[in-house]
Amino acid sequence: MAAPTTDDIDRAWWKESVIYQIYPRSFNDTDGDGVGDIPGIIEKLDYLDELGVDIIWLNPVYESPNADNGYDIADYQSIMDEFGTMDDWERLLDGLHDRDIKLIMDLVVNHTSDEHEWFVNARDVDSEYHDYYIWRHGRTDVDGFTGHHGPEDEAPPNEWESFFGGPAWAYDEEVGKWYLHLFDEKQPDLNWENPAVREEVFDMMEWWLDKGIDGFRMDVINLLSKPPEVTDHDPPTNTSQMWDSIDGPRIHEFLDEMHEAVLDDKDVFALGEMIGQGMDMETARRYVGADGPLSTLFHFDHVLLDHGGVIWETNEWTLNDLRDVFNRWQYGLADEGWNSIYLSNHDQPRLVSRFGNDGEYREESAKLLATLIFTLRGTPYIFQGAEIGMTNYPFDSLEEFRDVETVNPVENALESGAVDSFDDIKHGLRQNSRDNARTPIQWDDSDNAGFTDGEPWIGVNPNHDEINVEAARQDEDSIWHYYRELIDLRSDSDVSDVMVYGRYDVLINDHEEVWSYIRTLGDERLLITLNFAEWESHTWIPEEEVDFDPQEMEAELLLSNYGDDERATDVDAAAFDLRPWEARVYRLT
Ligand code: ISL
Repeated sequence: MAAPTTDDIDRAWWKESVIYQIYPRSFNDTDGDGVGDIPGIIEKLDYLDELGVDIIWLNPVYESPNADNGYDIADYQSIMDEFGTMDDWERLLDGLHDRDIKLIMDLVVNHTSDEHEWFVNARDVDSEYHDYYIWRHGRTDVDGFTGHHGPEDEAPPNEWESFFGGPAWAYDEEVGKWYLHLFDEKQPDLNWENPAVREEVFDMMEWWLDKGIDGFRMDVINLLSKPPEVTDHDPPTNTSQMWDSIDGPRIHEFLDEMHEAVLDDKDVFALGEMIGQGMDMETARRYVGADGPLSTLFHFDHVLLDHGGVIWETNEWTLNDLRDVFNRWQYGLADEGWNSIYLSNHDQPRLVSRFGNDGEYREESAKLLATLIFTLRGTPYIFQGAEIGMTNYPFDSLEEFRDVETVNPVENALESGAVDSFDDIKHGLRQNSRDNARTPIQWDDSDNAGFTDGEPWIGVNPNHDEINVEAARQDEDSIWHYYRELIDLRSDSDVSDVMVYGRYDVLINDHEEVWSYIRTLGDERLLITLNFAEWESHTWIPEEEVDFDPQEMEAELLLSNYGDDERATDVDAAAFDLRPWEARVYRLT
């Protein structure tokens, strides 16, 4: 295929933007309750502006009992007391917009909190709200069922397991039926088959857009449509796993309806979190392609590579596995649709600990991973703290964990005897728990890392004495400054267009240590080459893989995580050696 030119570019502000994700609970606490808050974000607006980010994705700040840290919403149109007031939120929005930074809010509409008034009212079977949720009778025909959930040892309506462990159904004594919860028991799934539910959600979305937000990040948005065995039968006729709810039968209809009702007539950004693995590209383009309802999506293919069956089990992965995942998405959405490039968020371990080396090569590998995020084709995401190379936390006891996705399964396994002791699974939990991402931002080397004057809701990483924003900003060779250089290169340089819109072509697709690729737009070519090994690695540009003669090319170094020494600048573009965890970006001319 001929290289795209600037004439081919389908420009959009959210394609050219850098997105910074704020998990408010752990960002900055101003009232000393040990929990981050919205005034704390306002205090750091100049920090975000100096970092150079364009969009803030704000995790949920709505009223919630915090069974799942705000992803169990009790009132979509009010602010959680711990985070502040709606006036605080208005000030935050104004402060961001004053700095030309946009705000997208988290839209969590697969489920509500069980303390939402809709669910409270739904427990009256005669209420109009009863069918806002998915109620089903249990089964008594299950051989050998020994757990007690309902009357006469009734079993749940089917065998679906929650993402957080245990049955995906909870029995409600008042109603005398079970309700579906794909996540925690305190997160009942909404019944999207009910047009009244859809209308309530669309009205709420309009309400937030009318307040001036710039879009939404849509939580597990591909789970909304449950399979007919559940929606059309009571009790459900299917006993398969709840994965059938992923990309369910009416999901495109529901999202098209949302797009038409709320999004179509506005220049807003819609990021869909697509839980699951191995989504085919036709489905992906149906979500984010030219006629799709969404702008872009988060897939999970790379963050499930190391997932074992349970939260404490980890699978080994190779660079080839990682590269294969991204190749599939880079090529799959090359001509239609748009990728989001992330390596961490509030649900994932810290990227330098998971994909890099958080020991001897922490700085080099953190910069290399940042280079990957910023030079693949797609919108790059910085999860709070990644810009200073924050690492996983040294959890030592179950009591140190806070996350329902960690605590529930571990408590169940210890109670059932499936696991003998916490120490047997501590290593896996340290690697995989979402709590790794949720430790407070390390602003400085003071007590609690400058996050709070109170008792932090979760442990502050002891390494904050060395790894903190204040130290990073004073060190021109820090990860923080390297992120700044990447942001400038992508947002405000003469190679910005090729970095954002250039075609992606992988090189040496089976190299065990080095991942290299070319980005092409018109006559502009960038070579990005990343050594994922802790030793020196040789690499080259295979003549047969490119439409130019590597021997004829000059390689102008634009960025390297080892600086611009002779080894990085004086190279023959055709072949060269990379140092451990070395990343380089060249302009080929
Ligand atoms: O699949 C996971 C990690 O690889 C889970 O941690 C997570 O449940 C999944 O990513 C879906 O996440 C979203 O929905 C959940 C909420 O707990 C997560 O924080 C949110 O990002 C339920 O709302």
